[in-house]
Amino acid sequence: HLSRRTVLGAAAALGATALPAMAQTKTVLRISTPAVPDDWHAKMWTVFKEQLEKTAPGEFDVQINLNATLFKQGAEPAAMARGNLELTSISAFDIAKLVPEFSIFTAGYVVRDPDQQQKIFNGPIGTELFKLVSEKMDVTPLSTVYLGTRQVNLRDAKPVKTPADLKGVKLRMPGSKEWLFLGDALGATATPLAFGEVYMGLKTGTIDGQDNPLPSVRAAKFYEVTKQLVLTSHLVDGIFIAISNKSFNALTAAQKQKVTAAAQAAAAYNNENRIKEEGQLVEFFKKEGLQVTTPDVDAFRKSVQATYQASDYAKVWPKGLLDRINATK
Ligand code: KDO
Repeated sequence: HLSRRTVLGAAAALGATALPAMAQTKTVLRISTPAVPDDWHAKMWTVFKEQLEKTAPGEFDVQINLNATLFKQGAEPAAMARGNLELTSISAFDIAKLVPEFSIFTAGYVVRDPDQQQKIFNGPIGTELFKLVSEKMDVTPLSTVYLGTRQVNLRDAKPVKTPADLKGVKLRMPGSKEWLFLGDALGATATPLAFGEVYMGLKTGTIDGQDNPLPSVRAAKFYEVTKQLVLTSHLVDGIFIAISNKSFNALTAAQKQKVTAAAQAAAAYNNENRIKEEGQLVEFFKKEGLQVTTPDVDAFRKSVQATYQASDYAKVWPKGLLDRINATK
């Protein structure tokens, strides 16, 4: 059941004499994300909101909740299923819990770059998999957001060349088994922690490091409490702007089109800015005093790919999907 706000009651309460002929209702779209305000996938929601205000004036009440203040990280899909949340960005890891086929996108060194990522999800592979997502999660993905390429970020400056060098390193990962598997596959000891607790964990030393794309390392200020960036480039990460089917189906055809267009504009804004910033940040981190190194990426790739291929995850990847992804150019 959609939350709606009426101005009719307010007008009556004010003792207004001329009431509008019809109650003006706004469709409430609640958004929840762990993103920090200064990150591109937080700012993109303002683009979403402003575009809807232009294309559908007075029709939507877009409520943006950052820093996981409304729902904790990873709890968004369940909140949507219960009808407590209309919109969010879901990760491949969130999806893989309910759509195991999707775990191929949680595996390191599968997607090559942001351009290929857009082609994968805007083409037939995306159409097929998003159909499963809609059926099994009751949400509709509206656009694909490049979260960035994940890099290892450590408290100490001990050189890291191969996965063996991460042995025993307590590498924070978000708290689900799919994420922890990735951290372990890198050679580290994966340790679960919510995004909002990572800064403190690094500062106090309850964790030895974390992995995130460079723009998020900048926006969440992890560089203040770490000494080293190891450019493993282990995951070209994506999140998907998704709306609950119940909310989407309650919209008119014109509104569906406008909400979709706004989600695509938000993703485009994020992707453009994030890609640009990602290319410039190494210099920034060096100026901040961090050691930035490129390890033996081939060694990481081989080891991580072999770990996934030997795992139960690979058993449920649709036949031929990896080849189709690799052939997407
Ligand atoms: C993180 O917790 O490391 C992560 O990068 C995981 C993503 O799926 C996403 O939840 C992101 O955090 C948040 O949006 C914060 O940037």
